Amino acid sequence: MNCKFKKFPGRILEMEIKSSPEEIVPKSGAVNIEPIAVVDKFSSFYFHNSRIERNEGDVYTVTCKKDKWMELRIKETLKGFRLTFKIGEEDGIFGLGEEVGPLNKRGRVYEMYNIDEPDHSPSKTRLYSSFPIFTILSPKKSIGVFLDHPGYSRIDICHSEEDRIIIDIEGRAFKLYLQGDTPAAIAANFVALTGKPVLLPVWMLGYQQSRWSYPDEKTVLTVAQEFRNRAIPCDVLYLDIDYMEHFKVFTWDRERFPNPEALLSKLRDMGFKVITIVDPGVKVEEGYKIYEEGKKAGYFCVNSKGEPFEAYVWPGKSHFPDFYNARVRKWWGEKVSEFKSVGVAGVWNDMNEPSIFFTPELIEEIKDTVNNLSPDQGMIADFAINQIPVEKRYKDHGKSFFHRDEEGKVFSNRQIHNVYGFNMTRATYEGLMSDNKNDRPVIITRSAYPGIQRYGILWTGDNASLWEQLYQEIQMLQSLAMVGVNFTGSDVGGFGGDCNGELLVRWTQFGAFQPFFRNHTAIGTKNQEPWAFGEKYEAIIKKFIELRYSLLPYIYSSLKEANDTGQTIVSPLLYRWPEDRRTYEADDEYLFGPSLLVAPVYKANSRGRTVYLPGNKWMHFFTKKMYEPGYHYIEAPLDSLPLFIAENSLVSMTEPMQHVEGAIWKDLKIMGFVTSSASICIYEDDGTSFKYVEKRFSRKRVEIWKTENKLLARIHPEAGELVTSQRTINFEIFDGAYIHTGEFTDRGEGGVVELERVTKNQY
Ligand code: MIG
Repeated sequence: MNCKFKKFPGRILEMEIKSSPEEIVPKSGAVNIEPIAVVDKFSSFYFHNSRIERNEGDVYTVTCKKDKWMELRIKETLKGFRLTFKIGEEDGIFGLGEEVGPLNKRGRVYEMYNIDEPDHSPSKTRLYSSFPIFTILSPKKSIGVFLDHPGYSRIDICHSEEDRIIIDIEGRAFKLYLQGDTPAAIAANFVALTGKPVLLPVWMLGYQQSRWSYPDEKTVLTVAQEFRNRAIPCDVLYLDIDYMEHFKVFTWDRERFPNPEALLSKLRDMGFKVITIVDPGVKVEEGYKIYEEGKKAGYFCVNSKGEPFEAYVWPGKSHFPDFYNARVRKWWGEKVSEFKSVGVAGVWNDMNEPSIFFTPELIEEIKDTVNNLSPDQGMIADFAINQIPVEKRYKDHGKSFFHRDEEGKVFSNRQIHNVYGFNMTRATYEGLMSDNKNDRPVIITRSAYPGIQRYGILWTGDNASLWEQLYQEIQMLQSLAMVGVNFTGSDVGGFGGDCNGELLVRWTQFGAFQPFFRNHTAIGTKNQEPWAFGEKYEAIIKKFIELRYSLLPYIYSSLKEANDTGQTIVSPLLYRWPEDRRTYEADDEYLFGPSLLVAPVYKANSRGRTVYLPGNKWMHFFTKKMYEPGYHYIEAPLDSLPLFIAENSLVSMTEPMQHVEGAIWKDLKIMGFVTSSASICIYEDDGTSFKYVEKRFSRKRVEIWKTENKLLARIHPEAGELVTSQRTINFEIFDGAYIHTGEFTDRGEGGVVELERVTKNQY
């Protein structure tokens, strides 16, 4: 075994392990900073609160504050390597991003191999993305692990052996990153290692409406008009695959969308942005430009004979651009920019695992099997037929096609499978950035790998309109935040199957506290727009979409904070209270931004739920009732949501609008719960451009503090050269006994105001 060690900022140890010095580590592209030192004779390495030591026979031990904590063994196997972490009985394991199941990953097997999996049932071991990043946590110590390997791996977390994490890696070389800090710092360090998240335009924080598919111009305009007629805020509409001509990427079906430019501009006037789907599969069709160009230049993945690899997806027989190659990425990026220039606001990359419906060989194999079966084989026959597509999808397709990087190195897809979607997103991002440096690019991807946050955002794919999956998405949102995917969300209302009024209400209440807030549903399902289930539900849904818009100053400031520091908008409770073991299991609630705790209702026919409130006192956002830390049953009729403000924290709000143009707020309201002091920052800019880089932004700090019986508010400009116009800032602060209100005229220079005690809080 050949081992090399390097040190990265944040006290991260990189271990490069190869079976022999000649092996090459396939580039994943995840890490995009340079090491600060080569660790020559590695015998021990200090993390923040722990230390790793190398012993004989590739055994490493981790000690924390002088106690031996865990052990890592690295061994070569037939197919590659096996890593075994021996851990403590009570340690929790968190992370892995897009996986079904609880926040604490103990007791299950997960596979890192991206796949188009529309069935998100609890038995699934993989979905569209791979994030081999996890944190091992026990109340006073934590270790962060990132296995940077774009090929297949299988992570058994205390499933076959209670006290062991066993990772089987397919391949002869990989990198492993280890660090020891608090769970929140570990996550931020990994973001520093793999890149800062993109700063999205503010309208991406608005409500978004989709369906597979709004089939023509007329339908899209009707949906848009419906939103405005009903005064339900909405910023973005989506065009799914049916806008294309025969599913040919970068085309429009001119019968159903005769003049896309005019349509998009009309929608823009109504305050809507339009995002279109872009799939990787390029239809094999003579005379079709993308196909011809790609074929001529050799831009497609190839089969073992070196010919373009052929498989069937939406357009029928298709080729797959080889995004692993920089030249192909550049070409694709130009195509996307050109396509976008008719007025498309953002790009939605789907099917990029890549998803393959079938190949000609697969059909032949199934035919042969069917021919050779006799009906009385019963169960065996059924099994034999089904087994073929399953094997192909999960393993064999990846072996049957190849990538060639820009230096001519060849890799089978199976070796680098997990970065196909990552590189497609990268191609798109780089194309949009080099074309138009004015607008912040918006790219949504289904398939991803660590580092994806540098290029785009993720949504969680084809969930179903089921209560169980609503709960699962609450867990997944947090697991994704823990691996650096700060901006994500599930299809609100559920994708597969029919939704109903109550489920849509509860999912929208949760959705309002997902960074990405989009309602989407599959072809053939019931309509799922906010008004689809009647007035009673529509009114509640509208109320929560409006709540989302009123929280935009708070959410936009958190978004910028995430972009600056790598801290996330969504965080599991264990980030702030890692020493409280109860937070390990409280995975049906989370923190949203610095001040709010959200506990969505995710059970049918419920009118309340139990909420765990950690650490300090909390104030109910709607009833203003105060709670001591601990477990509480919180009433939540259909039009309410258990939402809390932490003691000594603030939230910035504004009047909701129909759609959001810029992130400079006409009016502001500061709401909070302050028993001693609290502060919050309000970040503002034009909301769409990169001018903030040249200081065209305003950052103000609002502080509230209590002196005897008085509450004082101070506003002061902290950074930026943007001057906001005169406006009123209103205050409504609860001090544990009384509500205090006040008003401040913000002319940009800051000041102090004394708040007035108005009421004893009745609750
Ligand atoms: O094979 O474009 O996850 O959001 O509506 C299904 C049609 C392809 C899967 C995506 C979904 C999208 C659908 N797509």
